[in-house]
Amino acid sequence: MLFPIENEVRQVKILNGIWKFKKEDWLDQGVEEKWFEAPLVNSIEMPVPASYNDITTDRTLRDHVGWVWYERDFAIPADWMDKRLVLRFGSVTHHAVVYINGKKLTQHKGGFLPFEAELNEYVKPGKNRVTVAVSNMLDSTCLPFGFIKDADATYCREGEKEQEYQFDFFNYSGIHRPVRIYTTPKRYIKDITVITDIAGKDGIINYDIIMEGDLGDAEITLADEEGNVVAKTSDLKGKMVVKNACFWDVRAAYLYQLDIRVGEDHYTLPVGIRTIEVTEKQILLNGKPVYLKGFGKHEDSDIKGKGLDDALNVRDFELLKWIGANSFRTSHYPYSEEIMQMADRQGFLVIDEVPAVGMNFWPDRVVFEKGAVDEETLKHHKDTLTELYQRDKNHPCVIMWSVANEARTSEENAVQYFTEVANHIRSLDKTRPIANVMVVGVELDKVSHLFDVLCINRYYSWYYDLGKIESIYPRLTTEFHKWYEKYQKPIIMSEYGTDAIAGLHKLPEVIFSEEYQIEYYNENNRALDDCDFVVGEHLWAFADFMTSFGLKRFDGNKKGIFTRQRQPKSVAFVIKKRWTTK
Ligand code: BDP
Repeated sequence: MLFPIENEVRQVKILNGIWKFKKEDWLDQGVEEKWFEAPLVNSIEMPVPASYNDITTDRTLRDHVGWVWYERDFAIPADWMDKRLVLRFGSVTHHAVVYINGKKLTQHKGGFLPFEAELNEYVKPGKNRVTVAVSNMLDSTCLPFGFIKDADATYCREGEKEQEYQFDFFNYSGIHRPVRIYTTPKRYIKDITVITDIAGKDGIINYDIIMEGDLGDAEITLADEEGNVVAKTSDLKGKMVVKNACFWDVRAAYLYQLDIRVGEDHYTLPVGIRTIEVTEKQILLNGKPVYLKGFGKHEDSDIKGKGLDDALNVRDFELLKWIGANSFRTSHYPYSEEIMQMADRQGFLVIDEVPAVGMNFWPDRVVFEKGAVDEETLKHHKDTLTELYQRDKNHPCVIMWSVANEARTSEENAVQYFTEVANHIRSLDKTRPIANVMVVGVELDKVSHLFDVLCINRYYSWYYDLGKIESIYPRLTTEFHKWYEKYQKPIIMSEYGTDAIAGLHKLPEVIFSEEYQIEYYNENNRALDDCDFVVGEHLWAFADFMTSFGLKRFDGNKKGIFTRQRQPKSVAFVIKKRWTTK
């Protein structure tokens, strides 16, 4: 799926700003009362993009389970009517139904990936109205995974629903990423796939350009960063060779521009030439071993929740560079396209994750059996992987796909499930390694043979052996050696951390203090340094973030190396020293 760009034939109109907004008082009220047919009445104002939960002072809106409605007017210039018009949402979390001038245009399930639909049949020149119904309800057919139950009628309204979920981030909802209308010619460039390779000093770009309609002759060029054309062709599918190429490398990005003109259409795609491979003990980028230093992150901030925030994202990348990181994981869902583009431009390596999270820790339920995960979940999981692949396949920053976080892979039925999931992503992408981020122990896990790299989340001296810093080194080295001996695959420590309340200082260290967080990381890192098959460390987490209420959560999760306001805790300086010298 191509990102909308602007040039002399393609235009983009961004519908960000203040929209009308209304919460339903009972489930399906909006559809029953046909709120899409006329302009919304008794609405409030709501910014887009943003989560709606923390914008107002209304607790019932923050905690709402069900549908809310967004609406605004937009104008279509008369001279756009002979072009193809597309309405595109960067993401709506988690379910969206879109109406134009009262008629249903499209719907989408999955809160972290873009979707779009052609507008031509629905709009007129001048003023038009878009209405979007948004639901945050997650059941066992959704990713993230959750359960809906009836709320207790003794203190809730009859029919009210309660959301159960066991993933550790607040279930923010709303129109989270930009809304755009873009134009293309009626016959247009529909898709581009680029796979790069390296032969000695030369770069190879295998490309495939898909058209909608017969567009006629093509003119395809590849320009370097100075704008010099380094390769040229008229074939829609083939191979370009760049002599003495500049390769895209970690923290040394180099992007060529693949410029495609066919018929009336014109599209330009940034291309980084790089390879990625996994051996028994290493990850090789362009044939050279690379050690991942970085974080699991969240799209999360005060007020805006999960809404796209360019200032925040630029700040995050500045902090990543300041601390000496070279990578991150999009825990626990695909991040915005704007973030992926920044990672491409700045040379960060990304483990790209689908929102398969929350499939664990149900004490009273098996997960991979009927009633919980079923065929519908599996279908949605595969569809989500397809959508993610389609969106991100051309990003050089994406070095690995993560198919899930902490699923209960000790269950027998998980084997069949993850075999299908792994086969599916491999059928789409033959070039990138795949991982399943794990919590289950080496004796219990049943699916690791399916993956290329072992990504392991471990919290010794926090969730296990709380307070016993001395347990970390022996436990971690023993366990990691067992994993390596069993699978002979490289290991990434994909999560480790402790909650630390910024400003809480104690000597000797106590849990929740900044000193404990420092001791914890020092011990873990000492263990990682003694395992030569470990190829990366991703701290949990980059910054403090909001979660649902829980007695182990004090105003959210405080495992950040930075605060939620993106200021360093003491441990940040310790990590900076390690990463800038390692
Ligand atoms: C891990 C989860 C992550 C949590 C973290 C924690 O993958 O989402 O936030 O634990 O408890 O198990 O802080």
